Amino acid sequence: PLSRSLSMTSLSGVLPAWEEDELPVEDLLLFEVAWEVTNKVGGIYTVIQTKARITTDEWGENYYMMGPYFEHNFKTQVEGCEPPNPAIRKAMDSLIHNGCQVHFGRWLIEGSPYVILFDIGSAAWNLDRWKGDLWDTCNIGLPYHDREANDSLILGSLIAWFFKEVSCFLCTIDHLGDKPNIIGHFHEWQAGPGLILARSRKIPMATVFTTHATLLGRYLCAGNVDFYNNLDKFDIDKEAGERQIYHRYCLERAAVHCSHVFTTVSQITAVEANHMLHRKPDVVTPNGLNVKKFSAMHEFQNLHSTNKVRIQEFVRGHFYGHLDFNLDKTLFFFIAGRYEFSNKGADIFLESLSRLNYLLRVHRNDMTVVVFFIMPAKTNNFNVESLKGQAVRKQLWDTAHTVKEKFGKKLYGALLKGQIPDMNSILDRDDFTIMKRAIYATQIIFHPEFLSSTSPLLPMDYEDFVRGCNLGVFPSYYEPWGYTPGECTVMGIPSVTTNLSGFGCFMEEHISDPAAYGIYIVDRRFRAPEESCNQLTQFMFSFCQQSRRQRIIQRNRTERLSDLLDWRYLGRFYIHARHLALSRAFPDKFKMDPMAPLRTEGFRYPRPYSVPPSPSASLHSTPHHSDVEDEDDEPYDEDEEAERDRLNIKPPFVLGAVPEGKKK
Ligand code: G6P
Ligand code: 1S3
Repeated sequence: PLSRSLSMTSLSGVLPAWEEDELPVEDLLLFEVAWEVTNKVGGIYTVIQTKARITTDEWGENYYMMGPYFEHNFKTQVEGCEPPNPAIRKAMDSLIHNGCQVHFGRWLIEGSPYVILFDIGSAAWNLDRWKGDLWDTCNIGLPYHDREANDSLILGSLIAWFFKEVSCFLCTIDHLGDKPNIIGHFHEWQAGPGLILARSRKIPMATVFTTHATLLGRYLCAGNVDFYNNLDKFDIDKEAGERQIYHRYCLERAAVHCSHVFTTVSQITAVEANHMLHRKPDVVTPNGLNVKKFSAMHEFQNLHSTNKVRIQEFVRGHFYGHLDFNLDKTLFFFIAGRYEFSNKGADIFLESLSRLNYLLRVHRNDMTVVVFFIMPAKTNNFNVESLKGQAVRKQLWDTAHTVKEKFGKKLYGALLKGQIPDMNSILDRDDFTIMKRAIYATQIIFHPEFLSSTSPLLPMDYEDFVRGCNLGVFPSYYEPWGYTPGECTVMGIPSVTTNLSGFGCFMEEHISDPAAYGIYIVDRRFRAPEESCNQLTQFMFSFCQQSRRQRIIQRNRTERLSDLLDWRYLGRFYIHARHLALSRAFPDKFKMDPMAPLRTEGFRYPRPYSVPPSPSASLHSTPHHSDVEDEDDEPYDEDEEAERDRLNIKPPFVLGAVPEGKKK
């Protein structure tokens, strides 16, 4: 269906509804361009892949994603088909007749969006000419050795050429001035050349550029710079030059300034972009997820339980021979992400864990914390002892199972004869032999793949692993958005984030007492690292002090935030950005009051009903404290709490405005 209503109702009854003037999508064509279309490299893939369903729901056959063609990706993720729109067919043919391969199909993900994929290799022979064009257009020169930048120019040149063909074709069929208008939404600097060239060639289209991180921000932070306190002091041209990314930075900055609408994924990156790219984003487009609800409300709790058992099994094997702690009183924490030690906060996490260890000891707390670092890095070989531990555990399990079977059969046989078997002889010599052999050792060594259900070490997929943990810890220093804590949230797993991550800022803005909902936000922006470390330690220590019942209640609350992170809610910011771009590119046709604030209204999740009103110390944020594990000290009705929270919603405020209590 091409028509749509822009009056969106709230998902759960908690989030605010929203209205925006309707766009005639049947008279528009939307193209979204990213290097990561069907090509998983990093976080942008998650954005476009999870967003596909709501965008196709809205745009139907008028929505196309564009990116590079890779044979393997195409074969495994795309179903090739004929483009239904003659303008697309015509434009593709024009490129193909000139020796550049273009592929079309449906991406086999939710929403099955159309994809147009451009074969970079087939067009590489044009590179020198296109470099010349880029230089003539905007004086940006690309060095021959930067393959990534060269590929982005080839992709961009093909895309600008494609847009030119589409728009020429549309003009030829435009008899009554009713040809569809084109919107091009470009993600990240690799998609930048397409936008720069399309604009410099004056192709009639509305453009949006979204940055998911600035090049300089990422480089400067990784270099141990006090980034946020010096945002206005960097000589950005010089910094880019010294890091040998001047040409990439020029592409990024040119795309930002050429676009009709510039957006980024969070308020914190908006501030960064203003300094690193010298343009304030017009719209912040927070990243959502494709949230799936289970029909049974508590299914996610059951999943936590079953997956935790699998992690416990791994831990049994890992600590085989040294398992001197009670697994029933063990909590599983984890950190996951690219191996950027300080950007992802692994440094302060390690330091805080040592402090937590101290606190647990001096307070004689009987909880044990097992922590996983899921950060793929180069490895030389597998730790043989770890593998042995897993193998021994598995062998012990198999042996116990075999002996149990034999035992059961003999017992059954004896009972059938009306006898009670002699317990001293029910196990024979063979049984004892296999049990002894299992207890001694095993020499089997497996080659593990980390976090995959086929790994012999920890045979779990990432999602199952997250579900089985108790707390995700992501104390990032540089994180424009950060999907990891968001993924925890929609699975009902509490997490630690920071006010330097886009996600952390977003949650801080929309939840009155985030910790009560299992979102612990470490202040890394206004505090010294030492203080942030102590705060993180305190969060983890208070988490360890919760009873099982309190953890269950907290997980329920965490999961209740899912709607806030659902594209069905957050997709409105993309809609707004497109509308704004149309009004700027085609002001006669698409009207929008330039002074009007974003007419989506924000709100705050109230403090959960059962949490004492003050003070806001983190300990009070945890649900009813009790010293006794599992003690049912107060009746608790989760549905009742959710309903009371709904009624207790604070008056909405306009998104982007400074929330109450933050004004200085
Ligand atoms: C879920 C299950 C409970 C289980 C609990 C463990 O809530 O439904 O049966 O006791 O998980 O929680 P914990 O925080 O101790 O891992
Ligand atoms: C970027 O990917 P990254 O992990 O390199 O984009 C992601 C999607 O917008 C974002 O979540 C992340 O923080 C950025 O860093």
